[in-house]
Amino acid sequence: MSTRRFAAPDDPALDQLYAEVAEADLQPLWTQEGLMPGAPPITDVAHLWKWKTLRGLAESSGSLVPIDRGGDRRVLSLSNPGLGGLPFATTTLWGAVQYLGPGEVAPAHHHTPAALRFVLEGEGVWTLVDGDPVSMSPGDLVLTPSWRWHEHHNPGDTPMLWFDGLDIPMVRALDAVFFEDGPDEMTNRAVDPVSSAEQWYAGAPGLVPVAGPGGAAAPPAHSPLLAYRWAGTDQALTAQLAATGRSDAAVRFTDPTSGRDVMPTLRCEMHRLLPGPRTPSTRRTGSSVWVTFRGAARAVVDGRAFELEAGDMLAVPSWTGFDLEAHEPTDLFRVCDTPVLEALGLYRENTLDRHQDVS
Ligand code: 1HN
Repeated sequence: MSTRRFAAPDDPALDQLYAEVAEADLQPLWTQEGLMPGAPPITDVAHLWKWKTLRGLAESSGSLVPIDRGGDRRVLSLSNPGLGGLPFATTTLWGAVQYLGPGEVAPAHHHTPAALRFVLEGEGVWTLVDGDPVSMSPGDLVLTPSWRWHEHHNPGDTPMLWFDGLDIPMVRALDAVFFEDGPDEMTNRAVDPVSSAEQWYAGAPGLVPVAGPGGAAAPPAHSPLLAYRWAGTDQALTAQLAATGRSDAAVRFTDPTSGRDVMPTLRCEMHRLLPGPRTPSTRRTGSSVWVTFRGAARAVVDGRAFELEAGDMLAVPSWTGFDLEAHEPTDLFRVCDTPVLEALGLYRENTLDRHQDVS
């Protein structure tokens, strides 16, 4: 915080006051600038990571860097060029590509930051979440909520690559990051085709158990459903396009028991755009990471154009105008911090009168 001496030339008493105030670890508000800017001073920048680069470097890491205790996860984190070298995609979000090679296991651990996976490539991998084996396939969203044990297994002969989204910067800012390694012995079990979480909570749309597996225990702060399958997401988007006749559709992933976001800190959405008009340019508080699942589209962020293709990941900072235009049918996964802004009464959104010119 920059400080400005209140103009008072040759006033030894005032000089003395400022010296004593500083000595007492205090700062006068009247000398501070920038505390209440008219709008948030955004430091992270809109940035695009191309899949070609992400995939190539993840694969090279796969052949050069083993997974073992100590390393635990083969993850390349998106490091926003505006954040001075921090391994964060935006001010509030961690984003990354993770690579799990054939036959590999990423051992058990848990941490208070919440994590999600959006699968981009591969088959046959499963993640054990608090003892529940959850299989993973492209287009699936898999949750590992705060403090849930998790480990990843790839018994197959092809690698799997997925997007990791976590709330690490937020939890870190609150000084609430805790982490523990799990036991060394590996779980080795056949994977049920359907996780226990899905047996309980994905029986049929709109139906939840009268009494869940937790009995009368207080429900968790996160969705008890841990996997959202691509087939369901695709079906919902197709149905929404048919219902509206429009060229864009979007769905939000929710806790089926409450309708709330999947986890307290993170909102997840899937967007489908057909070639058609540019979406309205909107700016909102809080940041997002967009992950292209398929197709080709152009995003414009504060007048800068980014061409998105399958696998590409785009960081969109708070309070930046954002719109999309598809060149072909395009599906985009979005993770954002909106539940936190909403819970704190800080969420703002406005749609700009016109599209920003593209530089
Ligand atoms: C983590 O546990 C995973 O379990 C992925 O796959 C990324 C980034 C930072 C800290 C923990 C995982 C992570 C992570």
